[in-house]
Amino acid sequence: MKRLLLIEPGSRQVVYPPVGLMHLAAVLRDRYEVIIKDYSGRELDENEIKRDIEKADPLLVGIRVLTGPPILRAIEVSKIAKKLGKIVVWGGPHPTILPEQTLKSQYVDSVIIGEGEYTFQNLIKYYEGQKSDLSGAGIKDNGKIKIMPPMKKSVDLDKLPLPAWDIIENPEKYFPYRKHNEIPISTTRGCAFKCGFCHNSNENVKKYLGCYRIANPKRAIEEYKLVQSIVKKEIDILDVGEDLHLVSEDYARKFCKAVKESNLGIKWYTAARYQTLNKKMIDMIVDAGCIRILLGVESGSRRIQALNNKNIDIEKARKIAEYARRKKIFLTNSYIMGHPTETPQELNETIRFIKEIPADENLIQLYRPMPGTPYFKICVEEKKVKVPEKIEGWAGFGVLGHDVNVSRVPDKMLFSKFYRINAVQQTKFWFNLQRFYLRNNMGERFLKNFFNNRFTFKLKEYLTLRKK
Ligand code: B12
Repeated sequence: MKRLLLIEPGSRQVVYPPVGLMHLAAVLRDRYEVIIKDYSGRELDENEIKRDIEKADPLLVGIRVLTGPPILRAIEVSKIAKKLGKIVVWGGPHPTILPEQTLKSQYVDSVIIGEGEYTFQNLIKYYEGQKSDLSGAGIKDNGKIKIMPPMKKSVDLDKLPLPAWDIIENPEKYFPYRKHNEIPISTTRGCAFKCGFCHNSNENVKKYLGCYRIANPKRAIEEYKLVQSIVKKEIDILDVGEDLHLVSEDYARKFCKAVKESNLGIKWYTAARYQTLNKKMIDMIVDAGCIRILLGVESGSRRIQALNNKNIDIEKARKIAEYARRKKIFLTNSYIMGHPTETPQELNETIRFIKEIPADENLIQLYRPMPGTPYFKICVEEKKVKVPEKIEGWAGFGVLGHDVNVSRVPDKMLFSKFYRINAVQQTKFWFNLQRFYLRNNMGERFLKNFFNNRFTFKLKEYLTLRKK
């Protein structure tokens, strides 16, 4: 059997299971021996990468790439793979958005655009010398870049085998606690909405990833059972939030039914939108074990809400938020400050929303430009962002300190409001989180949060900005 090596370069700070690569491995494993290496959560080690590639001696090396710091890590891995004479294929969000520029790199031989389950199999066949339909891929043919059209059919999530958790080395590392660990489970593709700042509003994502799909809820339960049968530590929370989980009342009912019928006593975290949520749904999800929900508000300004198709009525949102909290769901409302073209008055409208819509956590971030989105286009038009000429140039995107103010709010006002409001909100969040941990018997997390808290994180962020 030929071997394939799939690599998640990840980022230095976060350890996260290589979900995308496990999805790919699941469909490839019948025909190939698939090895997954996950370098997330640590510095890259050149010798280790070299050893991993030499030992696997694969037909090709596939790498998952996000915009931002992971790009430099992906390039480092690719350079080593190329030196060892391997074919290098990139997939994931960044090459999906910018396939052509990615292929200009001497370290990348081909890319998969959008979801990879069907298209990657065809690309591998091509490298095996077989005739193959290369839809959904970008290749170099005698040095000439060719971007193929999307595949006609989208992946049917219910027909896929479960992600290949069993081939992961030391899966215990993704579950740091003795008890009450959570498992990220990917149940969706794309998003039903197209927010101006989000990857899902990118043209290639729309074409090559296709429309919003959500898997049969029973699959999440099956995946949970599979992982719990492999991992010794106790997992009892499903994190199914992704970009959008509770898309409708009908789907929420189905998901709740599947969780309750499993009789496993598991809890879950989800993501929805104020437009799709109502009190009846909240009752239903609480009854089925939902303990945490993320809702995007983003802005209090009607004009900016329209860019994100999030027309949020403050009174309605307040009622839903109050109800969810009364029902003891931990509620996170997310906001962006410094939207492209945002004015001081619009910023103040957002601050009014933050103060008036209750939440356990107000997750307030400064807008960070991400390529391929309508927001990014505005940033370029407004000359707030310079488009990098080479892939390396994207490493600073999505991280703090890069072109942080693309709005029309003066720097001083934006940053001082951002840090002042965060100082209050982070303090409230810290206490609410501790209460949440106690309520759900998460003693280990309570202690960890007590000793390693978010104040220091925000302080570091503030100092980074001050230095610039
Ligand atoms: C979990 C998650 C996180 C986690 C873990 C990060 C991680 N390792 O993915 C955390 C919380 C840390 C995180 C952080 C951030 N995230 Co995030 N995150 C996600 C989320 C919700 C799920 C990822 C996932 O598991 N997907 C499920 C799998 C099945 O999909 P997949 O990985 O894309 O894989 C498929 C295809 O892409 C392809 N494929 C993938 N890799 C490969 C490799 C090869 C060789 C091939 C052939 C194919 C292939 O095939 C797979 C199967 O079809 C996605 C949204 C989403 N739905 O994907 C956002 C997403 C990846 N995040 C995003 C962003 C913007 C961020 C942040 C910048 C947010 C911020 N403002 O701080 C940060 C920093 C990320 C960074 N640059 O380091 C964007 C990325 C946009 C981009 N251009 O890169 C996404 C797409 C959200 C969005 N809708 O805009 N994130």
